[in-house]
Amino acid sequence: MRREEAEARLNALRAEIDYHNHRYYVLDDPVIPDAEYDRLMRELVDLEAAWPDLVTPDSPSQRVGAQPLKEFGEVRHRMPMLSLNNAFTDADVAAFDRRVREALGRPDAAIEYAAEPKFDGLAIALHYEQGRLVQGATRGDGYSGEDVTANLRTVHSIPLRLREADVPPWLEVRGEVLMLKRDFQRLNEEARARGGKVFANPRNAAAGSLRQLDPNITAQRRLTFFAYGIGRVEGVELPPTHAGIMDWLARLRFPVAAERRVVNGVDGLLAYFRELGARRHDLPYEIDGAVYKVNDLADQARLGFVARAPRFAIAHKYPAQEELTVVEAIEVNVGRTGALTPVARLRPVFVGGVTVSNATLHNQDEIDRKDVRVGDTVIVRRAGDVIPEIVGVVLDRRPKPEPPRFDILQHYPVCPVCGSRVVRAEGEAVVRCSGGLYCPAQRKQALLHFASRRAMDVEGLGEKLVDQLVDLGLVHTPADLYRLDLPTLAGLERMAQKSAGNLLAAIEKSKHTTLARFIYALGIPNVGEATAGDLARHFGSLDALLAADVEALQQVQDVGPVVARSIADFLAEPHNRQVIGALRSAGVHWAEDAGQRTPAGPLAGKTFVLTGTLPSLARDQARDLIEAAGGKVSGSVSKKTDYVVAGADPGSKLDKAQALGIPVLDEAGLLSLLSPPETTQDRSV
Ligand code: D41
Repeated sequence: MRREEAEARLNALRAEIDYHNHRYYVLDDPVIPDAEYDRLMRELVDLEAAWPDLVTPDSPSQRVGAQPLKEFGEVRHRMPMLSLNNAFTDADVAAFDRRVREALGRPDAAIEYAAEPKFDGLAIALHYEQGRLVQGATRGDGYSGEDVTANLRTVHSIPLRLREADVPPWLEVRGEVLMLKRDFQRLNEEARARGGKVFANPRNAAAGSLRQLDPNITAQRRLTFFAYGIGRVEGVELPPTHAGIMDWLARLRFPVAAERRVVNGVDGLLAYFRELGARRHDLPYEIDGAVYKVNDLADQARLGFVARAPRFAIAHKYPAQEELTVVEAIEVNVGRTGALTPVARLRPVFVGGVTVSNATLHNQDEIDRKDVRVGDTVIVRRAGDVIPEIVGVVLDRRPKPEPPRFDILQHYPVCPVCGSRVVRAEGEAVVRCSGGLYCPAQRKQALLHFASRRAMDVEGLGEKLVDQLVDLGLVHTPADLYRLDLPTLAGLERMAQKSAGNLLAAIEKSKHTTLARFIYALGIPNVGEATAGDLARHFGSLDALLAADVEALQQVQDVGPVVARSIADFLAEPHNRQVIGALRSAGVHWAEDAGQRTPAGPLAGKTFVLTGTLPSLARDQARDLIEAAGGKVSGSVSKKTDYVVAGADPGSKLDKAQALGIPVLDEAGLLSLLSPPETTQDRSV
């Protein structure tokens, strides 16, 4: 290949990869499979290896691999990064709005505001010269911060170069770096399995990751970015409003909050705050409030600043999600893998909207690290729908004389459920009951997990029933569930003929599932829902997974050595192979062999794409309903899509559906497809 040809191909590849990167990491709406993206990336890397002098710092291949630093350089912000004043009550917001109206000399007007989520991350500034990312800095004290350019380059949602023909010669974009809830959970799960550092919340995890001197560590942490405004800009005419600037940034491929909105007056602000609050826990990232900004930039300039905060903006914070309480006891639960999980029994306390009386302590390392002792006063945090956590101990309030350190093995030398020895394996953070499936607690938990909604979804198989089934020796493994019959079930306590029939039907229905759910249902240690999905996608069939060794398992995205080993160990266990075989013989099946069975249900064979926010169904719920009715949900619109279901603020998927002439439904439309009007069916008896 001639040099000019290589250069042209490199340019084309970089543009194409940038485009797909934006579809994947910013719009969450990829248009090509991962394997195709990997192929493009490989071609780029190979070509750059052959032409090393054609490598540019803004090439998508250059996100990782930079050398570790000794320390961060200092960056002085040419325009200070201001802070935000806080509002905690409706009255605070009303007072802010009144000050704005009065200062603008329009006491009776309804001011137009741009309202957006307040991301709970770290503020940073990104500098683009001629459209190339040249520097990224933390906010620091607002006047100078740290040069974290190499780390920010690893964040896939941050563009390394801008695509528009008319990019400004100079552009400073400001926003927040954060870690998505799911990436945070995964990071901590991995850390716990390894006995590594566990972070208290996504914000700390993001801060710890951004301040790594080795960018290769940051690269493994999956940070993300959302722009909230601009700093110094030269050489372009800016839109006249904040909302216009955010739209412009979105066109330049910066991630901006989909939840941003323009509202009028204080009523508009408060309604926005309530709506955002209701959806807060379903958002993929943590927010700690909303930010309101006077939308008109000329008005913003007129309002100016007081001290270090603008008069045109305010942060409206949700109430604290942390409270103080006392640890009354530390007990253990025996989980489905035999792990003894210490649980702090707390003096009940109202936090984050619910009364909390238990908090998990995860394992001995966590107890040691936080040094939680019985009698301690602790800070309890409940973020979203996650399990309440103890953030730390208030040492000043530790009782005198000091209670002893808590050691699980010392308190529980044997399993409190089955009396088997409790052991801590070398290098493992958890202590386990050695009873295996002899231990009823483990068997019960394994069954409950197997039947749970996001696993095999056996409706009606709750704790009380599992207790009976295990205690009476009727069920030893999940496969035994499929051998239960009506007389047996009807003979159980609190089981009428009708509910026994319903349960049997639910067990029958669960036989039709997906490979991802099946893998998740097996309860392999360290394999949560996300990893199960990755495994299903990667291997495509159960037999391929069963044939994989540790090395092959590590090829799966996000599967590291710890998880790979855990899967391999599980699958190597003859007992587990037996259960898997028995489940298949019992008729459990999924799309892999759909060729032989036509999926049942009113939506059988139909493919749906969801976009935007539906009025009452969460995304998960909509997906579950469609799948339960035999339909399929896909991430991107194509000619094969049968319906697009669109809610509020739909994304580009809606445009694409309209372009392809694919029918678009709202929530009501979807629901009516799910339950078509009753028709009389001919039944020959
Ligand atoms: O989401 C945020 N955390 C956020 C922070 C936001 N949506 N908007 C912000 N706007 C500003 C001004 C109005 C001063 C430009 C901010 C911040 N500042 C901010 N973040 C950290 C300190 C200040």
